[in-house]
Amino acid sequence: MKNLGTTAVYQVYVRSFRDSGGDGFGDLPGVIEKLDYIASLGVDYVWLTPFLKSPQKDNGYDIADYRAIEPVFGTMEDFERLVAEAEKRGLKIMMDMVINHTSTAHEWFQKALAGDEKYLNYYIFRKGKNGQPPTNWNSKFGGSAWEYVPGLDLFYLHLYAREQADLNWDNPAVRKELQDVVNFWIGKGAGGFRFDVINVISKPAVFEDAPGGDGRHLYTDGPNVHAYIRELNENSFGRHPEMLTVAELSSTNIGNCIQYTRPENHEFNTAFQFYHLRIDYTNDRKWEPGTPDTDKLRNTLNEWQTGMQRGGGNMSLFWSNHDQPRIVSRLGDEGPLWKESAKMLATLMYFLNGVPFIYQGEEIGAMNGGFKSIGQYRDVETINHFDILKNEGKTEEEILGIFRQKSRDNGRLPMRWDGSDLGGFTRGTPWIGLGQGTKANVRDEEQDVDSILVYYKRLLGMRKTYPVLSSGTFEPIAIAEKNVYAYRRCLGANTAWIFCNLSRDSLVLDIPGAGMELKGFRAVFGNYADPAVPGQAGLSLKPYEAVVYGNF
Ligand code: TEU
Repeated sequence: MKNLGTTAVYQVYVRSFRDSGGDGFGDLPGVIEKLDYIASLGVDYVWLTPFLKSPQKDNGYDIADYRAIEPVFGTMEDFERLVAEAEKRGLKIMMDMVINHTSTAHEWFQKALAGDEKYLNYYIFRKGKNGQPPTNWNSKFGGSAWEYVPGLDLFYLHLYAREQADLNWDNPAVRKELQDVVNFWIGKGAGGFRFDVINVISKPAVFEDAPGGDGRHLYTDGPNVHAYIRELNENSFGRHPEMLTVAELSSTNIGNCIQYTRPENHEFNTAFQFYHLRIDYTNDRKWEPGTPDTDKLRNTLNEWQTGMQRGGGNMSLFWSNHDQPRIVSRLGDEGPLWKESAKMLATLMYFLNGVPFIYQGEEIGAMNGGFKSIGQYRDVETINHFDILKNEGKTEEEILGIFRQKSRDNGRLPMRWDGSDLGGFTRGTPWIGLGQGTKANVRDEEQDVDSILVYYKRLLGMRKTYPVLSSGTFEPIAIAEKNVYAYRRCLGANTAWIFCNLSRDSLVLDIPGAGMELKGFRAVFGNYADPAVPGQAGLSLKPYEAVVYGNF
């Protein structure tokens, strides 16, 4: 059985990783080319974002055929070669299972549109209310969550884009189809799965309006969600204990997250929640300019760490993915303290209790794109919000400012493998610009012993070497200083203290008793060559300093 604490995952956004063919899109052969690099990081699994047949309305999260590969990304032979080549390097390939919804181009949906009763029942079709949609719910990407089909005089539900129709999980035939899909990929050699928005699959028995059109409390962690997941587990990946499964949970809570991940429940191994990334939302709204609140960050992480530990659940540790702007732009420094801040953020997150997921580019300190015009964006959510925000009265300049901070495209820019203009990503025209952020690239960082990349490798190595850092208990350390996050991990006689300064200023930490307690400990890891030492006044932390004290 795998040890979750020492497991680490690397996330590849296939279309932006490495283009082997020159058409401007990353592809599976490109991932194969870079497997040595991925293995060099010290990870065990590689999660690939969707590469299945899809009209790409939401970059592959709209699947039209669960058993075919989108030609732009490669062929089935490429996938099989990828699995085999990964295995040679001790890596397993995780697939992204997008099974809350299908593309409207999927054969099932097309048959439903043609009036086939069997397939109408694969989706959520409802009569309207006096010519209006069945409920007032908003889609996550803007506009109504219901789309009218004149030929049927029915509306179908789509929590995401109009081209992503929600499946009817209450129909046993649908659940069986999806089990078969998961088993198909297990048969092809997948070593694990990430399940897209899997906590919204169970819809309420009765559809009703929600205040402000926000129906999340009605369909999140819905009535049968745990039963459906256990059934899926039992009939597919649960038969393969070496597989790693991670649930992507939208707007969940700690109680449910424990249920999804405690081993006794036979659901998933670990899960993504997003509360620690909502710290720069203004009035709970993403599409507003926002300043990160470090108190909120600390409280959220402490609450989740202690809650999951108490309930015997497991949480994934991550700062970024393809839906998030870059963390160094968000919480760190894009200027002279770029390196220090990126390393501090890594230290803060990846010594917590859970499974680290490193998203491509984070390990070299990639930044947001700094796009100046709407024409540079490609993401459906961003593009839809241009008009929505305009209708709310925002100026174009304000909107572009918000996009530079919040758009998902910031995290989707091509990987920079070298210092050339196109970063060694492609020989052709990249599907999206490389952005104006840092020219940080893999080749340079591999040669610099002090780079962010080398620091990430050392950090993941520490987790594997010292059990206290992978499976020790988590204890928050209360500190009055707003911009410091500190915690302890303990296992048997071993303790690690992790101190992180989230600000660009030096500060002295008054940690009651810690001066004494830290006796016999030494700085075992950190982002400065001359790490903070506890003195009379406390612990002096340099700008964005991170230091780990340990008795091992
Ligand atoms: O994202 C799910 C999700 O929760 C989104 O609402 C996310 O919070 C949003 O993108 C942030 O603005 C998953 C995928 O990761 C995403 O790329 C897909 O677009 C989405 O599901 C639909 O499949």
